[in-house]
Amino acid sequence: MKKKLVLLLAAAMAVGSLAGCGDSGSGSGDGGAGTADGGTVTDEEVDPRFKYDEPVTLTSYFEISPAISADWNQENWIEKLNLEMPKTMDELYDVMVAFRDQDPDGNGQDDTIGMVFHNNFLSAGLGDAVGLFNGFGAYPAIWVKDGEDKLKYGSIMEENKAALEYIAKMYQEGLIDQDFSFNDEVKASEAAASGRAGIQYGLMWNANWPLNATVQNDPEADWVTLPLPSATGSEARPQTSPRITGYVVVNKKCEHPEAVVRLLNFWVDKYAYSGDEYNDYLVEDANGVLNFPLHWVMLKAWFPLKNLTIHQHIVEALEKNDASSLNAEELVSYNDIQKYLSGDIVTSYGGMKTFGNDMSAFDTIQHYYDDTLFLMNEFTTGPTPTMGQKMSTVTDKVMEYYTKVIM
Ligand SMILES: [Ca+2]
Repeated sequence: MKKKLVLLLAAAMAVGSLAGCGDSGSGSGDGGAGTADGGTVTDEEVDPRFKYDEPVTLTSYFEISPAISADWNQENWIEKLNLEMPKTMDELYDVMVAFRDQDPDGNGQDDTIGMVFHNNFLSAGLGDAVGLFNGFGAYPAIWVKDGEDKLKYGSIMEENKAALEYIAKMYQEGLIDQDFSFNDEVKASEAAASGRAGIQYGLMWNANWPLNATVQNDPEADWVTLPLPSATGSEARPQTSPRITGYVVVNKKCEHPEAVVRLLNFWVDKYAYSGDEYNDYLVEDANGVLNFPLHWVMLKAWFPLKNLTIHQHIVEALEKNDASSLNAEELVSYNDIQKYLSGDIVTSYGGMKTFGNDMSAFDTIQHYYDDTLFLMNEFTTGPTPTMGQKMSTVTDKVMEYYTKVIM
């Protein structure tokens, strides 16, 4: 096994050398791959596993891992207070009021708020408000079609007004922290971790952090995701952007530009599509978790729906109680979920709530996918010169103005 690892690592590091183009060879968004000494490898020296008899095909080097907002709610508070899961913005508001007023944590003190919220609330992550704006049909900070074959900037859409009025009311009524404008997302997330807030908008990884901390502090706590509530009651559309993480560029002087493609194909064979050899490349880290050590190599490509597929395969395996068809990466999450199901809730919380089958993050993303709800950013090219000069000023001004309206 060790020999294979060394071979693969060496192959990845030597891509410039393999392609015969030295330091100016290939590069990617993660950093240049041209680490070689400029020498050219002869045909006999090339690892036979990189020799493809069939025609070489180009493997795309981008991943679509959209930042999709979901609405994370503390299910145990909803049950305890006999509330319904909110589907509309009005219902969401009522749940927040109940969380503020009805002592959901049962400590007899007036110490809870409705929702996590911070000062960078148009940046999707955790405790932001992007999904809340989407609930009003507003799509701030991305570009949308204007109906006349042109793009318009989402932050100046009329629909933002209703979202801002809603948040301003939340602020006035103490449903969000009064000092939110001083708090970044890390500071704001303490309200979720400490069990002071029961709702936050956030991305699929939130259960790995900080929502796992809520459960560490209170084993009775439980977070679930919901599709974004909407003002009209019809389904809200979560905004997202395609994430191109890098391009592979090959110098035209390269003698063997196809080596780059071969390395990409090798990655896809071994990782993304998990052939039989996959398990041979895994190593156990300090925490006993099996990892593919070349996860961070510079030449890689992801199957666009990889994470959603992991979720689908895990749900199927859970239903059949049979994990034999799972690949190694899926098995890591599946085993984590089995630990959760046998009572190890705290350490395995993220696995269950991200990929599991009980109102997990990907349950909600599957719903968005099935109903074609993603609202993609229509601006898909590089920034214009004007954007380069002025866009950061525009986004600063938008945040300044929005924050003033809320406060
Ligand atoms: Ca309380």
